[in-house]
Amino acid sequence: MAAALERGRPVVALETSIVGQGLPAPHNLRAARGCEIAIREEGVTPATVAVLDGRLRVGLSDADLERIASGSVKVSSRDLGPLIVRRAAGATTVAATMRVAAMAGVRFLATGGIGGVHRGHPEDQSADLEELARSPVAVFCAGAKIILDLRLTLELLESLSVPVLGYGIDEFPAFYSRRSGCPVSARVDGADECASTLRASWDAGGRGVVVAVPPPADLEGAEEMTVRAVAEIRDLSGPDVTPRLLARVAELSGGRSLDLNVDLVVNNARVAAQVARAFFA
Ligand code: PSU
Ligand code: MN
Repeated sequence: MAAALERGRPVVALETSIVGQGLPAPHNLRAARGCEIAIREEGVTPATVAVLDGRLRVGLSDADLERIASGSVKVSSRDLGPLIVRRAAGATTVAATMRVAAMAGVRFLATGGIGGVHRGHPEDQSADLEELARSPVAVFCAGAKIILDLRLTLELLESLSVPVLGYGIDEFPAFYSRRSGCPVSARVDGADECASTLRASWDAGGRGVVVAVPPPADLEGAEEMTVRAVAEIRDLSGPDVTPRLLARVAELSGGRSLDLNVDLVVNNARVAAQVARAFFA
């Protein structure tokens, strides 16, 4: 990983909260390994991020990955300090992964969906949003996780001056669906235009950028299942909300949401690698 960066070669960072908390076994490792393979197939170096024994790690071995998958705490940006001092381990969210990637000089990150403003709980706003305003990293995602209020999430990204680029689309995708009815701030077509737009945004003083990639398929009934899960889990708050809601949608969809979740994360990783390659070409 360090060698690739030194030689000015493209690197794509991957978060691990999706491995530790977001997806159940065996889908979590399937997603993590699938992302690394997809990135390598594009000739790009993957760098999976986590905290192990209190060290910020950029690039994990398969044994490290299994450690994260077999049970780990969820680590956002604010948790990094305490974890380092306790020499503990943890799985990094998009926010924490962006922070660590930026420190390492990595500008591309792939995930399933970013965090955002929760439905019915507008006071619960993911630290992913604030981190996007701070760290100069492009986050490739299928929009925000379906369990969120997309309209409020996009409003907040606008306030934070974070560009939301639609990758070959005019609408922000809704994670398990290609359409949400909410417009992106700009559309880019193809890896070259995306790479040029990222470079221009950074040259113009911008920091984090959301690159919204449509998911490879639509999950039928996704919205109804989400509404039901949100209603059932209404009283929850804090970092457990996201994993609980995703688990409930998985149950309601008979596991179909899990397969699509894995597919869309791997798809985002591949697109991130293609754009990273175009950026360094
Ligand atoms: N995308 C997924 N599943 C996940 C996540 C993203 O498909 O579990 C994780 C990401 O790590 C994201 C985090 O940063 O959920 C957001 O959690 P919160 O809403 O608590 O900020
Ligand atoms: Mn939250």
